This record gives sequence, C-alpha cells and structure tokens, in this order.
Amino acid sequence: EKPGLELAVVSVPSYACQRHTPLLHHNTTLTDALSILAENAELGENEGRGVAFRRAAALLKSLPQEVRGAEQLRGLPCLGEHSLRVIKEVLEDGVSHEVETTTHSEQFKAMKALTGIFGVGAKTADRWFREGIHTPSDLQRSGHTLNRAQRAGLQYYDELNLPVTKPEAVAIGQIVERAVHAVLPGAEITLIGGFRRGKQTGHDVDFLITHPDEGREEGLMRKVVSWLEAQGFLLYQKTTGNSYLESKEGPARPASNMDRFERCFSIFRLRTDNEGREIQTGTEIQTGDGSQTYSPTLTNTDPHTHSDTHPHTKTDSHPLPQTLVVVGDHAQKVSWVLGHSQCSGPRSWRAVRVDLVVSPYSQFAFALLGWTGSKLFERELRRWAVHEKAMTLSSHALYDRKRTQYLRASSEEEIFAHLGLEYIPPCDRNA
Ligand code: DCP
Ligand code: MG
Repeated sequence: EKPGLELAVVSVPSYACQRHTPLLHHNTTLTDALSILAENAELGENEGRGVAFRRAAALLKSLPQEVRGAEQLRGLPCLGEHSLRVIKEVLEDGVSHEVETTTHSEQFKAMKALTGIFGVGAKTADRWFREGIHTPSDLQRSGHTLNRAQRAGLQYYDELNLPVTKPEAVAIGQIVERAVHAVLPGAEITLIGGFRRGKQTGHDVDFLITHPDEGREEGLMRKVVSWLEAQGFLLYQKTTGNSYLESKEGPARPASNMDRFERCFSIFRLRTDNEGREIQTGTEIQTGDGSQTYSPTLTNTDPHTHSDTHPHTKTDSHPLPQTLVVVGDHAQKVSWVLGHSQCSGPRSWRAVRVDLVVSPYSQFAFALLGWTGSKLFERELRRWAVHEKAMTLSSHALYDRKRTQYLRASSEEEIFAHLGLEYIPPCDRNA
C-alpha cells in the first residue's frame, strides 16, 4: 500500500451532518478556491452548482489532515467532476485558472460589491450590473429609488462590511438582554449563528429569544424593538410577525425554514467606547495600535443623548480620539472607516447587523438547531431527514412521515437522536 492513501481508507460519510467539521481545518487553500466558485454560482443564481461546490468544500473541511495529492481523494464522497478538477489544479499549480478568472472578473467583483449592500440580493444586483452600475458609489449616483433597507445599507456600507468581532457580539448581547428583560423578565436569550459555532467574527449577530412559560413570548418582538428604539440603539429595523399559526402548509412544511417566527432584521448603533460603561480618566484602553491612556471624561451612560440618527452630518458630543475603540483588533479598521466616510468628525459608535428571532418554548430546540448553522449543515440535516429517514425537519418541528406524527424534543441532542444521527456539537457544524 502506497503512503498517502490513508484518507481514502478511512470511510467518510457523505452527509455533512454525519461528520465533525471544525472551524479550523487542514485544507483552507482548497476550500477557499471552491468557496469562490460556490459564491460565483450563487451570485449567478445557480443554486445547484453552488451547493455542489459547498459540499465538496465541506468534505475537505472535515478531513483529519492536509490533502497533498489527488490520489488521496479516491473513494471520498461529495467530490464531483468539476470540484475534483479544481482541486487537482490547485494541488498541482497552486492556483486554479477558473478561480483566478472569477475573482478578477468585473461581473463577480460588481456582484459582490452590490450584494454587499444590506437589502440587495442577487437579482437586483444583476439588474443594476447590466445597467452599468458596478459599485455602491455608482448606485448612489444613479438616482435609483431605493427601499428603506437599501438606503440604510448604502449609508452604513463600509461598517456593515467590517467583520463583527466576538467582543462586539457580546456587547450587543448585553443590550439585547437589557431590552428583553425590561419587557419580559424570565425570558431567555441565546447567541446563535456563527458565533455559537465558535467563529471569532461574523457578518452579523444572531439571537434567539424564548420564555419558559409557553405563550408569554407572544408579541415580545414588538416590545423589545420599541424599547431598543426608545433607547436609541436602532439605526434600522424591520420586524416580521409570526406567520406560523396562519400557515396552511402545516408546521413542518414552511415555504422556507426561516420565515415563520417573529423576526427582526436590524442595524444596531453600537458604542465603541465600551458600550456606555463609565470609563475612568486614566484607564488603559486597548486599541489596535497598542493601549492608550484615556483622558477626556466620559460619564454619560444615557443613550438618549446619543440618539443622533444622522451620524454623517453631525459630530458626537464627546470629542473622543478616533482610535479610541476598546474592541481590540478592529480599532484600526474602524478608524479607517471613520476617516473615509463622509462623517464630519470622529464618532464613538459603529453600525452592526443584528438578527433577532423569537420562538415559543416548545419549538426552542428546533429553532436553536435551525439557526445555529452553518447554512450547508442545515441543508444537509434536512436532506438527511427526508431521504434517509422519511422525516421533515424545520426550525419549528420534526415530522415522521411513516408514523404520521410530530416528534417532540427539548434539546438538540434529542433531535439528532430522533434523526438517527450522532450528536454533533455546534463547534463541529462548520460545514
Ligand atoms: N440560516 C439558514 N439558511 C439561510 C439563512 C440562515 O439555515 N438561508 C441559518 C443558519 C445560519 C443562521 O441561520 O447559521 C444565521 O444566518 P447567518 O446568515 O447570520 O449565518 P452565520 O451566522 O452562520 O454566518 P455569519 O458569521 O456570516 O453571520
Ligand atoms: Mg450570523
């Protein structure tokens, strides 16, 4: 037996939900290449092709070691002809011609830039691209009528495209907790999405809210949003009601598994000066370029005085130095953004995308599993359920089509058990 065949010898299951996929893995050069092609397919609204590249990448992420030669891949599932070709090219030449062409193509760059605007999807971006609009600035100049989400997306474009850090997510969590507990004591708040899987950065922060007394959570989102709005924490919000009860399709067959809960898509105004906590004069503050000693007095903890919703035309009342950002690594990046946006002076906050979801307690485990991701892991769970177990899984319920009954669960572990799957913890769902 030749050395290097060991990967094919270990049998790798074909559904991503059967495997452990850690955040850090051994094949990033290959998965980066495949992800570009997946992204390009998704931007071109070729979902099937996108999924094929995502599945191939996910397989590589789950391998226990670096792939050095194509012969090591024999017998492994999920690797289609196209993905294999790309992998071989990268292994042999260090780069894939197709990936290079894609990343340098005007269309890919423009589609990425335009869909990077909050509220802009692939269809809209494609229409604009065909009109010669390639960048957010082109769009601004075009005079197109934009909806409220897109206007906010354009206004906070730079900041919303800066990764959200873990400390920022934690700070947002504290605000959400204050809001939720102010309007419904006893409610429980859980960080979901990428941060629950152990990611150190994200494109947004996702929270799931519930209450142990079923029914108490009804109408909660509206109250939470009102509280946040009154305190000046929201730059934008769109709340959708719970359409689950009115659904004619039945709970386990929603049009998509995403849209039946009370949900709020928002943009938070996050103070970057330690979230309003009092900072003593002389406090050492960690910034991206080393620690600084803070000298101006900052004792204001009332967000009302900061509820300036036109950050680009006014200056915050506190003359904070531009690098005063206590959230660490992003200090420099944030000050870069501040320096390049049209705002007239330094400011002590940034815009962050936040998604809130409210779930009834009886559906909590399903909501938790459905919103922790990754997107591919979720897709694979549902595919496994249907094709291997004749069950329908959503973020609300699990339905057994053979026994014609719903299967209850109060934990993710129970759902995996119902599905006949080994339990995969959140940190290993990074498919
Ligand atoms: N989700 C899903 N299908 C979608 C959108 C979302 O299954 N079409 C689920 C899985 C995601 C979670 O919701 O993990 C949150 O969605 P995000 O888009 O915020 O994804 P992540 O939090 O995983 O990534 P990021 O770090 O970019 O925010
Ligand atoms: Mg997220």
